[in-house]
Amino acid sequence: MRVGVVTIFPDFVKVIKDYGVIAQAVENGLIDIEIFNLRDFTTDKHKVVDDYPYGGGPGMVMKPEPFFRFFEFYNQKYGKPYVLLTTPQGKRLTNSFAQELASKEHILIICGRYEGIDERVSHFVDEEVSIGDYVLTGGELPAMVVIDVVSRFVSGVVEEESVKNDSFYNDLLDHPHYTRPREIEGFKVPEVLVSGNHEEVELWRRKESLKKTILKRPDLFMKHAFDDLDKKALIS
Ligand code: 6GU
Repeated sequence: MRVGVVTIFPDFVKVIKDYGVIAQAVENGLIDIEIFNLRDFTTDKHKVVDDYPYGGGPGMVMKPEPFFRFFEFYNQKYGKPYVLLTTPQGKRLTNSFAQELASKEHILIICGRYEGIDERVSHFVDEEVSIGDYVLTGGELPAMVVIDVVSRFVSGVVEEESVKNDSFYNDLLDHPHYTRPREIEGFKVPEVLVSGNHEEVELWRRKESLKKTILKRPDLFMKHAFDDLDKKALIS
């Protein structure tokens, strides 16, 4: 999968490529992340990317020309991507939205800043995306969040089994995890996990997921579609 990002803070966004699972995915050629500096697509001496809003009012607006110039360059070099704009007005990012995006072979993320971007840039945009109902100072963190969550759905980046067990995958929160030692300062690992009985372990985990989801996220629990494992877990 190819992911492009255009931003006025390329050094900030760049760190998404340098750590953990995503760095590995980049190294293994599963994802190609390329970050572009919008200022490189200005033509004036001071590389200005914003201007006063027509009609007046507070704040600045990102100028359209650098974006138009960027798209001309980008489409010429890489062909037409699926273009996302990060904005608090966008469609809320969820696991299922991320999964849809992971099925695209090429996405480009435009990071908004200031009060907004000149509306005419929207002619290049396929979809607007928000990461939640709060306002950030810019679209760089959201772009990094999009890259992170989408990467996990790109085949080969994390084990498929791991993605399926994650919180939210089937509208359930994850079960608790334990590793060695068996006991620490009187706190023990649940007996069932060391029993070696895989079916019992599976039932216990599902039951814990169900319990945690009812308690912490009743809204999610109401969306969860019950299957045979749930039924068995609930009567176990
Ligand atoms: Cl995508 N951008 C900004 N600036 N703020 C946000 C957001 C995006 N999503 C939530 N808040």
